[in-house]
Amino acid sequence: MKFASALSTVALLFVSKSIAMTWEEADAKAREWCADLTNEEKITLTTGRENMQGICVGSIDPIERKGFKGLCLQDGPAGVRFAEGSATSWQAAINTASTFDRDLYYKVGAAQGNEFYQRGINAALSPAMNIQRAPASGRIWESYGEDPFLAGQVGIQVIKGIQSQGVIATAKHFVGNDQENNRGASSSNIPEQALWEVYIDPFYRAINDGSVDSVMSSYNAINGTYSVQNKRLLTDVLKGKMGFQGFVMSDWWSIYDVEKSFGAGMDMDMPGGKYWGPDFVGDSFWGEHIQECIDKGIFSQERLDDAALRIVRSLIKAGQLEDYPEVNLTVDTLTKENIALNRKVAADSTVLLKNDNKVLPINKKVKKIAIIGKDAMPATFCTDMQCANGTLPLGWGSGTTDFKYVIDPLSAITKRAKKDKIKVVSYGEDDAKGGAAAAKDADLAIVFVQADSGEEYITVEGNKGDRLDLDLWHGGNELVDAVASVNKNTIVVIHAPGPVNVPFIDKVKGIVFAGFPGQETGNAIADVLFGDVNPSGHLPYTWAPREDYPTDVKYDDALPGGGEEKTQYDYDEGLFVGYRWFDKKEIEPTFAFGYGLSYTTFEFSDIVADMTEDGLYVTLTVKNTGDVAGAAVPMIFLSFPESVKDYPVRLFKGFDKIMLEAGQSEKTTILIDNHDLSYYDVDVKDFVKPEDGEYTVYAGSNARDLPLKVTVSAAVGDENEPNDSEDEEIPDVSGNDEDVKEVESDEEAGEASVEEEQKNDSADVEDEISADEEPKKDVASADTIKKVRKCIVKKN
Ligand SMILES: *[C@@H]1O[C@H](CO)[C@@H](O)[C@H](O)[C@H]1NC(C)=O
Ligand SMILES: *[C@@H]1O[C@H](CO)[C@@H](O)[C@H](O)[C@H]1NC(C)=O
Ligand SMILES: *[C@@H]1O[C@H](CO)[C@@H](O)[C@H](O)[C@H]1NC(C)=O
Ligand SMILES: *[C@@H]1O[C@H](CO)[C@@H](O)[C@H](O)[C@H]1NC(C)=O
Ligand SMILES: CC(=O)N[C@H]1CO[C@H](CO)[C@@H](O)[C@@H]1O
Repeated sequence: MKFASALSTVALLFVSKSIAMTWEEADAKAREWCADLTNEEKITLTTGRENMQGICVGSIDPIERKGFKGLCLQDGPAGVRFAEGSATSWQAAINTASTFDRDLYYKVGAAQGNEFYQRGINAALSPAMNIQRAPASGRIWESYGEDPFLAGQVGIQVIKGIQSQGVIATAKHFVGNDQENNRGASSSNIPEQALWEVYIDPFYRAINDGSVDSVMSSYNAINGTYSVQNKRLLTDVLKGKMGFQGFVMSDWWSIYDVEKSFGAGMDMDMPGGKYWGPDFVGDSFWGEHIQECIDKGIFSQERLDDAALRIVRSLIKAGQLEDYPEVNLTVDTLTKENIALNRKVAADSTVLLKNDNKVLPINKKVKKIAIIGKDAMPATFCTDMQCANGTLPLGWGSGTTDFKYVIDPLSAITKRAKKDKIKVVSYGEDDAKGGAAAAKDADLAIVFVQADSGEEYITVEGNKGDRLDLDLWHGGNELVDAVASVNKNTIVVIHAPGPVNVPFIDKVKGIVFAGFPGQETGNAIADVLFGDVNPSGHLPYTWAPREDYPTDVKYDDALPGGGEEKTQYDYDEGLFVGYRWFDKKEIEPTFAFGYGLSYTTFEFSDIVADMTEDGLYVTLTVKNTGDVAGAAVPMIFLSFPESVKDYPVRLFKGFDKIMLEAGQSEKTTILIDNHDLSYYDVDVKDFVKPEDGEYTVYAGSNARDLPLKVTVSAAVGDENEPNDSEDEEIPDVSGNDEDVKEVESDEEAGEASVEEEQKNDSADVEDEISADEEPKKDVASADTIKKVRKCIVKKN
């Protein structure tokens, strides 16, 4: 078997623009630029104008006197939205994450960034950094899975990639938008430590390591206060403690009050109108009402100065005030390179879940393959992908794209099979009887099945964004059963946003999870099935029956958006999201976080850990012990010193991706930095790095396969101790009660780039909380409510 080299080296054909300006440099220039702005002009910068009735989903008016051409903001994480087939329809973000390949993360960001740049789009509304708290949650495919460390690592590279092209990246949705039902009328009640370590942490990385230019707030409330009104989170945490220098925009139509939103620290109201629709173009809660509030002394002139400065500072840092292309959403950027990169990432993100008797890759003895199921057939293009009819390249909602084409699995497999003189028969329906009949005489039966999810504003087959259950759609289980009962070499290929129930797991030889691969989906799955690409994708979440997770989506009756009546989402599981819960409760998942097979095998050995001033260096050797080339993903998990109480058994803290020829081995060194060696101490109100006791370092291929283990003293400079015997039971560190903590001085979260100005803002978080919880006034008349409910309707 050989692995095509053309696919494994996708070149980046555009170079970074030379815009590596620091916030400090941008700040000086921005202050100068803003110095002569009138209040009216500053307000222009803050208030969206066309209310999604223009070319871009978000827009800011020009200021001609200053030669400022206005702004265009556009969705989203899977590529440019509303590009009418002129742009690449990329794989879902969750697929990008599944590659565990930082190099690809960056390349995807840069390639996408370039497509936004060429269209004159100033800000890409990407990446989404919310946590997959519940597998049924509708938009899990738009972000990076259940683990905050992984989400941060993907986000950093995607942001750097997007911003390398001079485009503003937007980390969204800050924070706690972790399900769709009632997202605009709900409160995510998040315990403090989990808020910091699980939900804020990806944003910390986006800001601190990715230098992200903008952040989008979320629809939901956090502990009763809407994100857009949450002064504590916006002003004290994001801009204060975390030192964010860019601007915060609202999610679409989530602002319904100028005092509380602008006053809390929101900088940009998107898309500007009070409610959805052409009637509200130019009719905003913000606009001139900002001036009225200043005149009444409700908020200070400085608040407006700050909002304008933040927007301009980001634009200057991005190099956009120098020159920028004219807005045109239909410039052709569907290049050979982008298509090749989508195909490569789609293939590299494919997770091989089961492969008994090496049924895959398809070998030379196979003469006839049966392709079964509607999911193997051409996709139907409905508005915002609001139908599941044919193969599923992406889910539905604002995070999808207008496809120029989708390569369907059947066509791609048929074409590839010809090369090996393999006959392909097919049955492109989901009917069990028909499927079985077609599969009966084949050497191999490949059944394509699916489940779909998306955004709340569209309901598909009864699913209002969030999935109603984790079952396959359209009778997928019955179809697989029927085929497996007549063909002993049955392989299942799944296209879905995340985990699905797999009651057929013991009846089939192979299971391949392809996620949502984008427009090259068919080619990518053919690459994997025929062994042209050795699968190296890994699950960025735990896969288990629904009832085994600590959390779930809540399907309360629809509440009007934006008002005081809210569905309560209590994050009672705290830190124990995903694999942390399964470890704590010793529940065996169907497939662990990080799981993913290869056509070869790997061995990990010789782990050494060294605690230094920079953090913890972990070195290990990875060997390809099989007979084909393949990419290994060594993963590092850490147990914290016993002094850290009620803490997860282990936390995912490091990974690498290494391509190895058969028999080849390579040493890799992974740095776990001081932030990742710290936990959030609610008493200290900061991240604390333990200085006493020992960390235990685990390494292996997923959360439940960690053959290597070594302990290392928390104190810098101590020798690491020899490892314990390999089959010793893994200790549970969650239940002890030692209470020694040491606060690290300067290295802690977010301090690095905080300017004097922000430090002054963040004086006392405690005070701000209580101030925040005293609502002054609430608007949401019945009329308002009805209109808000129509929010986020596609523009045509
Ligand atoms: C937010 O709500 C959670 C859950 O009720 C609670 O544990 C936490 O203390 C609250 N946080 C704040 C800052 O009030
Ligand atoms: C946008 O670009 C396309 C492709 O280059 C071109 O055909 C079209 O005329 C442009 N539209 C405008 C308004 O310039
Ligand atoms: C579903 O796809 C088939 C082609 O496979 C097409 O004939 C049919 O009209 C589509 N149905 C819908 C509702 O789009
Ligand atoms: C921050 O506070 C200090 C002391 O209160 C003051 O001297 C300084 O001018 C303030 N800085 C800003 C930018 O407001
Ligand atoms: C680095 C090190 O000490 N490795 C040892 C870990 O434990 C196994 C099993 O006891 C030994 O074989 C290794 O040499």
